[in-house]
Amino acid sequence: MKKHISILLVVALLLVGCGQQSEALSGGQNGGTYKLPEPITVVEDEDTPKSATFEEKKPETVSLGGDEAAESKKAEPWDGKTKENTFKGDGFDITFQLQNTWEGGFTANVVIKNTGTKKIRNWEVEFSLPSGIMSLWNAQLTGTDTGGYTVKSSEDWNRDIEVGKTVEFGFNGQKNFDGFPAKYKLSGELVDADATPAPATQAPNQNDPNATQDPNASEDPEVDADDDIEDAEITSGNQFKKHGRLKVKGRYIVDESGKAFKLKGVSTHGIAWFPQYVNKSAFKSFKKWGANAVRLACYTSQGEQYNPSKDWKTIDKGVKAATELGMYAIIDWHILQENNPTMTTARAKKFFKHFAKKYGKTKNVIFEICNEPNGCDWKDVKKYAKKIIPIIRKYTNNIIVCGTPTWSQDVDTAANDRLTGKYTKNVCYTIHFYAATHKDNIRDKVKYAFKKKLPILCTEFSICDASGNGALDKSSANTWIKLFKKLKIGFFTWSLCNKAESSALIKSSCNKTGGFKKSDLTSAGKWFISKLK
Ligand code: IDC
Repeated sequence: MKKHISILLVVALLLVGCGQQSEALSGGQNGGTYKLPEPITVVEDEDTPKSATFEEKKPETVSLGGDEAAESKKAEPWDGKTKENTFKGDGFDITFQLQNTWEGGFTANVVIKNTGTKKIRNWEVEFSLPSGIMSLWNAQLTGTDTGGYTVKSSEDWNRDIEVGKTVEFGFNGQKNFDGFPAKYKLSGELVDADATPAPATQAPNQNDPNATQDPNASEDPEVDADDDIEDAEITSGNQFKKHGRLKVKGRYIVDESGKAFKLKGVSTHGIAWFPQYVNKSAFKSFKKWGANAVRLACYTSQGEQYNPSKDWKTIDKGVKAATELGMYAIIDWHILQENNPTMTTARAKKFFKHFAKKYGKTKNVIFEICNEPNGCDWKDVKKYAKKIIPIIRKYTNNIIVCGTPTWSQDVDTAANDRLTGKYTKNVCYTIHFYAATHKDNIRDKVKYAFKKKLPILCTEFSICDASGNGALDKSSANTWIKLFKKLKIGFFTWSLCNKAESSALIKSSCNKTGGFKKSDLTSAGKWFISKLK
């Protein structure tokens, strides 16, 4: 007989001063595999409970607020080196992995392991973090008002933590990393290990009551491209001389003869940081391996990231190089830290007016109007798109790519409420994935949107995790590319640079900026070119 016991796991533990240092994160730049640092044993404060306790009573809310939260903010500052911190509770562990840091932000992954004898269902974790959360994936951020954060399992696919197994979620911090969480509280229901799994909600989007759902979507896509759409035969040589101006037809990107054209390209890293890779010789190497397009990523935050007097010239250089090589080129307005594209409308208007006017007559240029909206609503993205699309359309009918919410993952939302009327012509929508983080749950969104006939283009992906670093997940990445090939969806990989992170295509030890050989590529680079055939 199934016995559901509600439990409360309370952990109030200061995790500061953990003293030990883990090895620094280093990606797979030398063709090697990424290794997670060894877990760190937490030095517990004598006054704090040594372990969490299960209590056979209904979950209660234990507040992190007031004095406790204030105290947590006094946590010792980060030592600048430690990358991982594990708390061992009674029946569970929580490991906080710092994956990437940069000026003004960081990416973290939190792994909850069930070390008990019953599965933990509908888990919820509270923790306080001085640095603050900007956005979160693979779970729901349900509270930020207690001086800490509450993160809950996603309803459909990771609500159970099976015995001995883990679930994880990730997020970006909105300031410099400033120390590990000072406290955790985990709550959930304890369920007998052999109990029926929690019912999986298959609907990737809940807004459309008429949406047909595929109960076996994870195992079998059960989506197919239309029989009557032929693939364009892609050979080497000048792509747009042969295929002309690309268009959106139904859910496909097609060439001038109406055949499905699969864009396959490389994205630059931010052109402000790595302008040296925006050159003909670099693009040519990837063309030789089978790429037919490039994406020029122009980060948009003012200051270090966006400097029109430099970046516009780099874009000109990139478009010229792609054009001479007969490749398609995406000009990408790379919003990221400016999470809501409407924050950039004034600058974006100038940017797209300039480039649409300049390249609107050029058959090979595509305009991507907002890389990754995040922490904002689809209606904000639509509002922004309706301001920018007409500016571009004044000069050209070339394809426009529109970002979708949650770092361009919510194609299901776009499919349920797409742009209409004069805003739809030759407009397609973005899916982005990082294979080690984004799996069936995001692939299901693509299948759903495809069934709803949404035209989709993957303008950015990598085979590592969402931080752009971490271990490569080739199995997940292969599943993604298989799906894209089946659905005739184009894809661009991140990124053409030699930064010491596992998404970089060029080894960090390689100082060449063009004329690459296969041996100059990282594991991610080698894997990618194997998918271009
Ligand atoms: C990452 C870069 C990294 C840089 C960081 C912040 O790989 O070197 O420090 O941005 O600028 C995205 C973004 C893309 C991110 C990438 C990896 O579009 O700009 O690049 N990523 O985090 N979305 C999901 C992952």
